Amino acid sequence: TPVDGSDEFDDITYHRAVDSPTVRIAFDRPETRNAFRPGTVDELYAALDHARKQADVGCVLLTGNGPSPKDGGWAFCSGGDQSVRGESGYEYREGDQADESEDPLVREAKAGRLHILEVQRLIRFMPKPVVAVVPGWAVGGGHSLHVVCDLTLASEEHAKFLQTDPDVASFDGGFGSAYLAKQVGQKKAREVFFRGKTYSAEEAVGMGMANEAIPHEDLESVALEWADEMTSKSPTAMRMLKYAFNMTDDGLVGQQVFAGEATRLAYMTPEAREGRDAFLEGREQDFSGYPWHY
Ligand code: 1HA
Repeated sequence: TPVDGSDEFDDITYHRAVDSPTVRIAFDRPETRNAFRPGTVDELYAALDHARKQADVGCVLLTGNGPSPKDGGWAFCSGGDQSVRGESGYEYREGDQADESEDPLVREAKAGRLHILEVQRLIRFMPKPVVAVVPGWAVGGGHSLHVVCDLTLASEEHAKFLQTDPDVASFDGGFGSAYLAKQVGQKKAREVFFRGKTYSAEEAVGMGMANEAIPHEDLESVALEWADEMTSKSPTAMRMLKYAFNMTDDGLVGQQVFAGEATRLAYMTPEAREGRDAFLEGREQDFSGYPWHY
């Protein structure tokens, strides 16, 4: 039975299955192929951050609701909503989740938003797998979102992968391109951006940027099965693995995130307790009972 937490949101839906450690977050603007405007990104960030903080949530499925009531088309996400693109980024507009601050400086600072990149970092650094479940178009900034997710499952019939960034004079020079190249190789990644060709689910799997093509009607149930498998495993091992996979590409931040988890594990040992207790008791620390492991 899904628990629907969508009441708080306009542009996304949030579901949590009862007795299940999996959360489903979906873009809910199917009439725009699930394009994101600034308010969509605010909601997505809040929902992902909520899932991140739940101790009993082990996996997030990120998807797009559909089909479009206009023409029946399916989409994961078509990237930034071009109708609210201003001079320096995407803008809050009257009628959507407008910035209500009266302070002109705050209003100016929030005028051009590119904060989907903050969502990418949240997906990248949250200590649990995030699966892109792609029922249709994954385009532009929507394509980059699937790239940054840990896994991608795609509808055999309807998923379409396309990079339009340079067509609309935009460029994701971070995970969307450079990390894609780690997945599919330099030549293919450059082809994706430089040609702007549409790839099917099968092609995306062949290139190594999607894990599996799944019959459309089974897509969500298979995604839940994958989530069940992953959430049955050791949370600590899964977290360490995700950060280990990230580390080689994330520089000192990657090392910091991985090392933070190593510190947490070290703090759990009697050896660490001796260090703390000696300080608190005002005596010399005595580590003589702890071996120099080899
Ligand atoms: O690159 C970045 C960033 C980089 C760095 C930092 C931040 C970034 C933030 C964002 C982005 C980007 O996302 S740039 C790339 C923006 N996205 C696009 O260029 C995709 C534009 N859309 C399309 O190419 C096509 O619509 C489509 C391949 C997704 C679907 O084509 P299809 O099936 O032929 O449907 P279509 O008729 O084109 O679209 C259905 C409806 O959805 C249309 O509205 P309608 O005429 O029914 O009123 C269409 O205008 C609307 N729509 C689709 N995509 C968008 C959109 N409306 C606004 N924004 C969209 N992105």
